[in-house]
Amino acid sequence: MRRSIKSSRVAASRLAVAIVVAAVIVVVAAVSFLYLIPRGPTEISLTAQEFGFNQPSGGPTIRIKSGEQVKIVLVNRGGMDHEFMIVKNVESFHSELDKKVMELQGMGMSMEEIMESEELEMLHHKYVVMDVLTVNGVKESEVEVEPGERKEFFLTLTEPGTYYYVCAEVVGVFPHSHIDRGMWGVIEVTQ
Ligand SMILES: [Cu+2]
Repeated sequence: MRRSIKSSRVAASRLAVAIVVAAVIVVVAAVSFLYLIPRGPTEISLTAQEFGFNQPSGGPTIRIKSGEQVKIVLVNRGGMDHEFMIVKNVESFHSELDKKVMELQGMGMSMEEIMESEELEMLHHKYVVMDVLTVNGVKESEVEVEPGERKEFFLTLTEPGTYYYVCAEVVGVFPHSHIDRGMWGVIEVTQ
């Protein structure tokens, strides 16, 4: 009798130990899940089409923290090449793009020549926020997607403020830039 009381006490204490161990495992797992396992960056999916991102015109507003790295997944479901770049002054950029394309067309240049021209590159340098995109570990200022193509890359903006993501491809007839046809959206960067 005394023996069975003793063995049931042993069984009870073993059960108590097992419960404590299980509880510790649950707490450690919960803490690891909440705090210790690194979270991936916020992912933003953008589908480019004629002439908008995720919608027929315009694009969703992106809200990020300064210095935060976000992952952009850009898919081209349109029938034209599209691109993604960041500018501060979207109004001036697209109006100057239109003027420049008209000027170069007036000089007899083809659209291919205009798109490859130094003048357009200089305009990009004037307005585009450079080297804020990371594509396969390399800093870039723009990402291009052909019809049906999908690209993943990272975006980091360190200065708080309002930015715009745009597609600055150009076409032969006015309005020349895809921005002017609706391919742009706002990025709000907060501290
Ligand atoms: Cu475009």
